[in-house]
Amino acid sequence: MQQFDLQHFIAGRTAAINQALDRFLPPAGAKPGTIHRAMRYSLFAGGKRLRPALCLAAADACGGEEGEAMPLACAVECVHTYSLVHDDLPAMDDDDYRRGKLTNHKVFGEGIAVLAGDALLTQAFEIAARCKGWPRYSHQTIVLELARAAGSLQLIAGQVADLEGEGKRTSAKQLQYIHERKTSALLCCSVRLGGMSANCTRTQLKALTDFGYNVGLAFQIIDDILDITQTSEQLGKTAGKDTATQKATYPAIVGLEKSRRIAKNLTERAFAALKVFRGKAVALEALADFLLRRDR
Ligand code: GRG
Repeated sequence: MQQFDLQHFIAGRTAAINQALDRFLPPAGAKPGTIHRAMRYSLFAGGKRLRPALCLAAADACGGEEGEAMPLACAVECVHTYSLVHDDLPAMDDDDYRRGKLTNHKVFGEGIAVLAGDALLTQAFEIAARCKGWPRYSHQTIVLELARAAGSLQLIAGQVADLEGEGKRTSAKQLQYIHERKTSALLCCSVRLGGMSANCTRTQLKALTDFGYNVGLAFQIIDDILDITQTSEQLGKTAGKDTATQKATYPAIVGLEKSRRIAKNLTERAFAALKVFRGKAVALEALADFLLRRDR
């Protein structure tokens, strides 16, 4: 792998993403104040900003301008944050901590937390709808891309299967179905949108799709591993939750060592997909490597 300063990349992009998100969201003081404070509370709670960073890195790989990709990067982060706020609700995972802070409903109450999630999802589509589009990717294509990833055949399908699978025996195949939808779909959408903002070719879009799919699955397997190997303090959310709720995870089905091997193989497939970029996808490559090795 080429020398690439990933820490510098992440720090710089995180600051830029935070500034852009701040611009895109109604101010905390906009009426009604509670909802805007609640939206901002979760959005600025210290998330790793992996999806927007992947979106910007994909634009780089395709020779695009990060400024063009930034609205799409922010839209994806809004969808992601909405999904976390709703996932933490008592009716779903019932969690008290997220991103090292009390969950949205613990601070603002369940009603406002539901609405804050709804508002973040809606905000994502407003941001995407405002983008001008590119010669190969109309603004309609962009909105469709986001809608598909967030909709009832992908993100929501994964969450439904996850909810319905709790406490039941789950096969490795069914678990892959859940992970593909709950996690991989939005990661894949992030890199595809980054590529589209650079007016990428069909070959580049196919490569980004393969990359995003494999990195997304590896990311979730690592998440499953961290849930049992790290502490709540390290993760900023309740550790051991998957075991406590008898959730299907890779370590539970195939064991820790095999899970690590599968995540490594998926990351290698993701690297292989980047060949078409002929050395220009260094940021994507470094991010995929970081996601495999992460400890939170
Ligand atoms: C409620 C529609 C709906 C979906 C919820 C996001 C989700 C689906 C469930 C949350 C739990 C979970 C394990 C999701 C899989 C994706 C994932 C690992 C999310 C956490 O992503 P990170 O680590 O979080 O990037 P930060 O906080 O750093 O942004």
